[in-house]
Amino acid sequence: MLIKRSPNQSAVPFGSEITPQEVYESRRRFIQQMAVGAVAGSALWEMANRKAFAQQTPAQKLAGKANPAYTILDKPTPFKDASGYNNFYEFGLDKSDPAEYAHTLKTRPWTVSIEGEVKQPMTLDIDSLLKLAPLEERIYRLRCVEGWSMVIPWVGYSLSNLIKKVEPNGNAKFVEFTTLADRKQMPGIGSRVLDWPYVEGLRIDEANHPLTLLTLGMYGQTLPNQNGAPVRIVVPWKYGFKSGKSIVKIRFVREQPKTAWNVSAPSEYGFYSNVNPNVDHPRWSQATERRIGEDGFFKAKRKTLMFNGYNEVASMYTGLDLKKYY
Ligand SMILES: Nc1nc2c(c(=O)[nH]1)N[C@H]1C(S)=C(S)[C@@H](COP(=O)(O)O)O[C@H]1N2
Ligand SMILES: [Mo]
Repeated sequence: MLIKRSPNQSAVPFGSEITPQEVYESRRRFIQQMAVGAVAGSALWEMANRKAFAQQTPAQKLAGKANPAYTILDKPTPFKDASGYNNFYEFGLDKSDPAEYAHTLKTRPWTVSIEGEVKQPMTLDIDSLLKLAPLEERIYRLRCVEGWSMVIPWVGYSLSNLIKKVEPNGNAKFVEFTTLADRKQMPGIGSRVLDWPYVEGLRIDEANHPLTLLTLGMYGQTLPNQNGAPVRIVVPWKYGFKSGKSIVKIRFVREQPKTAWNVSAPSEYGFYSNVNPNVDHPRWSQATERRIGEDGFFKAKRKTLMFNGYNEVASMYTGLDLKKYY
């Protein structure tokens, strides 16, 4: 199996079917790219040297009131797996890289600018976001397009609370989320694996769906940096890459946003990316998944559920061909 690459891009992507050899090679390419990139020298050197005693930003308690309406009964993934096995390419391609390197992310002060087709554009800092609506704890399944899933108790509130506050106008048909891209804090930005910054998007009705969570914490604490501190989105019925980490800008727009993974590999990652066991990724099946921290590699995989089990979103897609709009 080949990793797809175009002349301009080296999409070293998600790959449950990537062989160890390919992982090794893509990692080597990534490191080479980092070395030639402007990040280079110091950041890389720092990373290599700090590896042994990487420090996490100390977490602070962040409680949310349990919301049973949005809590699944699956056993939560152990914290050490949820915070140790991550995709956050700004910090490297290996699943262990974000936990090792994301301590360089400075999460305070932090502001999110909300702009575009809204009557009340505004810039909010983390303290304002923490106070904007009552914090809830919701236990969600999150499934990565690579074929693994986790069950995480998130702390946050429906994004719709924020949307209401900025008053979108009639032109606001989509919402675009832009995440931080700062070479000084993020060693992976030197690589060309994606066209930074990482951008994701939702249709306005998807963004307003009560399940879409503006997320500030997990496991009763502020988010670990590797999970997208200080603020991220979690969209549980879509593949994990739709849930952008470390968001700095939320823009309301007329046209469907150009999203990072769709730009990088349009035949593999669409705009919708609803979890769908009936639509295979071009290079692997999406019918089953492995639950991180629970199932061993040799245990039977779980069946992937349509919309990741969140059937209440189905009505947003009636009449939409989900094979075409993957
Ligand atoms: N900014 C940014 N957000 C991101 C990613 C990334 O590389 N950069 N990876 C995505 C992918 S592929 C997944 S599966 C989820 C993983 O979230 P978690 O590590 O908190 O489980 O984050 C998503 N958000
Ligand atoms: Mo993912």
